Parts: sequence; C-alpha cells; structure tokens
Amino acid sequence: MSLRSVVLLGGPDSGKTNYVGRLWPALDAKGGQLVAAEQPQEIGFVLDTAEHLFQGHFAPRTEHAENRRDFEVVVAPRGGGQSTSIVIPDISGELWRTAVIESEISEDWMTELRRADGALLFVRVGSDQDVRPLDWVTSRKLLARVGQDEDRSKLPTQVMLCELIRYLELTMTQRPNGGRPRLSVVIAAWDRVDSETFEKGPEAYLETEYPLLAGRLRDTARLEVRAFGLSVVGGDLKDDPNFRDSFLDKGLDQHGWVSIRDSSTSKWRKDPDLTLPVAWVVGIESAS
Ligand SMILES: Nc1nc2c(ncn2[C@@H]2O[C@H](COP(=O)(O)OP(=O)(O)O)[C@@H](O)[C@H]2O)c(=O)[nH]1
Ligand SMILES: [Mg+2]
Repeated sequence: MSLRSVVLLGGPDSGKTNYVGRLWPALDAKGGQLVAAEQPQEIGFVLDTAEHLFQGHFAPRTEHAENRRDFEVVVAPRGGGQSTSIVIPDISGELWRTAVIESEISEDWMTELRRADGALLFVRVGSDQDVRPLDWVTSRKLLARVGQDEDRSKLPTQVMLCELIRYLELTMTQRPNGGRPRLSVVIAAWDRVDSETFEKGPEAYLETEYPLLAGRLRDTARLEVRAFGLSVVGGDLKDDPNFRDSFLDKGLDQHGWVSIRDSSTSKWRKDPDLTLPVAWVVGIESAS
C-alpha cells in the first residue's frame, strides 16, 4: 500500500482544524467518494474536534507555536480499489505565516512537502484574522519585497498564500499516475455567503476578494487546481442560534456539504460528500 501525504495549509483561523474534525466522521460513515479502510491510530485531536461539532460547537482555536498534528488514515474509493494511506499534517496557520515572514521553512516540513503529491489550501469567509492589503498593487509590491520589508507581520493574507503556493510548486511530487500534483482550494464557511455569491462560485469569490491569489492560481503550470466551497456543518453554529437548534435535532451526519459545479448543468450545488476536496486530490476521478 502506498503512503501518500496531503498537506493542509492556510492562515490562522481559516477552517483547517474543523475540516479535519468533520472529515473523519465522513470517512467513517463510508457514504462519500472516499471511505476509511481501517481504524486509524492515535487520532485523539481529531476525535476531540469531532466531539465539539457533535455537541453543536465549532472547535475552538488552538494555535500554538510548536503545533503540528498529523491525521493519518487509510482510505479507499467507496466502490473498491486501491487503499492509500494518507497523512494530513495540520500545521498551525501561525507557523505557516512565520515561515513565510522569515522566509524559512523547517527541514521537517520540507520533508513533508516533498513527500506530498497534493494539498488543500484554506481560505475562510468572514475571518477576522484575515489581513487585507490596501489594494492589490500594494500586495504585489509587498510580494516582491518579502524578506526585506520591515513591517512583515502585516503581510496580507493573500500574499502569504501566494508564497505558500510557491513552496508547493517547488516541492510537491508527481502523483502516482504521473500527473501533476493537485491543489484543492477550499473556501471554508461557504454557508455564510449570500445566494448570489454561492451561484457565482468560489473562483469568482477569489477573483473579487483575493485577486492576487486568484491570478497566481490561474498562472500555475505546475499544479492542477480546483476550488470548492465548504461548510463543515451546513450553517453557523456560533452566530445562528436557530440553525444550531435544528442542527442538534438532526445530528452531525445529516449536516455539512461541499459546493461543486454540477457537470451536466454547470451550476454550483451543495453535495453532502465532505470527502470530495480530498478525494479529488488523491485522484478519485469520479469526484465530479
Ligand atoms: N460558518 C462557518 N464557520 C466556520 C466553518 N469552519 C470554520 N468556521 C469558523 O472558523 C473558525 C476557525 O476554524 P479553525 O478550524 O479553528 O481554523 P484553523 O485555525 O485554520 O484550524 C471556527 O472557530 C469557526 O468559527 C464553517 O464551515 N462554517
Ligand atoms: Mg487549527
């Protein structure tokens, strides 16, 4: 069985941990494109996060300087097929940010990035941790100066994400079938956008909110990129008490979705299969 690594990256507060906590129950329920093939070892932190969700709370932020937690799980396509062991290191957003600011990534992560043939990049709707540039020309100048700027802690989020993409391009390896490494761009908290934004889709959202990042993603020749909207429970447990009540009535299994473009209608729709962003990265081709 091959051991593959899928890296999870994004700034602080971008929805990474809650997704991993939701992914495990989804893999375990075996209803999606990708299913758990074995019971994983030592996934305490994943179970803790899932437990928060089961109780009707988003998992609280746990950003610590030395924080690196790996979720290792053996997965297989639901219809049968090769099992793959995937490692999803949930490295804290603060660490990613520091790595970019200091222009330095530890050897440990470099090894992880080189082993990876796929990644999930998180951006979140409505995060107050998002650092916004004045405009994108400013961002571009900043990007050119990463490594010299005196006020680098204000590095705009999209500039940081562009740098992370550069690391991915430099390090990630080909997929087992020889294809280019894949990158799922996941817009978390997609339940918070209005219906018009939902219908235009996550790429259009990136074009408006993160134009520099959107351009970077369009330009990459090294990676295959696809965008997904994500809602781990299908609504806002924190700011929407009515939603939380109905959530608690029905339970976690009935909640959460990924927005994908329907291949026949070309319209964006909600798909209850929360494994899709990972399934596509590991190459379950029917994930359309
Ligand atoms: N409405 C909504 N909020 C979310 C969703 N996922 C995450 N959040 C919010 O984003 C916050 C940060 O998420 P977290 O997973 O800790 O981000 P991380 O720092 O990237 O690991 C959570 O506390 C929630 O308030 C989602 O699917 N919907
Ligand atoms: Mg986290």
